[in-house]
Amino acid sequence: MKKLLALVLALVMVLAATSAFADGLLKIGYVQVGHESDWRMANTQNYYDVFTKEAGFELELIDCDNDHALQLAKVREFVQKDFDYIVIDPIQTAGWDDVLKEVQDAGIPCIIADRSVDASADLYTTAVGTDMTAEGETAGKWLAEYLNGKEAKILVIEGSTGSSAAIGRAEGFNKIAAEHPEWKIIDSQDGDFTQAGGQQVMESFIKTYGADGFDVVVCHNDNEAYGAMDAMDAAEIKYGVDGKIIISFDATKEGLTRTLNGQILCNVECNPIQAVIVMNVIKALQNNETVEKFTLVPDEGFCAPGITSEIVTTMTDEVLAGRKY
Ligand code: GYE
Repeated sequence: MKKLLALVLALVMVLAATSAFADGLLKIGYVQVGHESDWRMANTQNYYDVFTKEAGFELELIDCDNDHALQLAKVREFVQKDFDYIVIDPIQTAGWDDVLKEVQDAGIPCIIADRSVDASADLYTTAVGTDMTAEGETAGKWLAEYLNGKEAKILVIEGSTGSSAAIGRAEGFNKIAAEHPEWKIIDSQDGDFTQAGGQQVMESFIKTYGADGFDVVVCHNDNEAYGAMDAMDAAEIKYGVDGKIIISFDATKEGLTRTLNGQILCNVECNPIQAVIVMNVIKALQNNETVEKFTLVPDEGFCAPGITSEIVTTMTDEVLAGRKY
């Protein structure tokens, strides 16, 4: 009898040690990239909206401010605190092997969300995100359709160097560009996914190439596109259907507003609403169900009114009205 009591007591203590038992909430640690863009803010808000106490979660979301070393340190902190799940949105693809191994050794399920890592998939539980290379290809295919054989000099304002978002979009776009000898990518610089970065890069492009030196500006996200517009406004360079062609990525509410009003001609969506998918993956893991190694977040592309396209959807007021972020 004493033995049985001791066994029950030990069991209760083990269960109590796990946070799921202590307060009924699952402890989720999310190392967020930072706060560089509207997309990022929407993604963060979406996590707060979904991972609520009412839904059974206690979310600790860390803004890593684009600092890879800080992101690694915070993951290690989550391990030490024995969180139930660790969600990583990797600032850069490289440098994850050791820390992922540590999370795995601690027995904590790890989800890679939004961006990807170049570590072996054996080192994490599952991944959720968009297909950034496909996004780049969509932008390229739309441009090919729109230019219809015309020559074009192209400038690129890249996303943060080393991030899968920038790598994928460049790879996808370059693949299509390689099929078009009439296109010339004349320069490509890092705008760090920020409006200020986009403006700075565009200002230096204008200085170097002049208003007549380019036809197309490909911006790896909406905020960079806003910055590029600021620089072009200051230099009195026209953009839109009868000016320079601006292509953007993200399709945030503001980005789509500027697509609807014809400033951005093509905006390839990258859906920031990913928290529900991550939550469903966690619920499945809780139920010991097997989950896919990768869950794709679907997204589409949009172009300005007056442009017909087989590649992307022409923007309307209704599309914009349906957007929360
Ligand atoms: O495009 C950009 C953000 O990782 C897909 O990061 C995300 C990218 C997004 O800063 O706006």
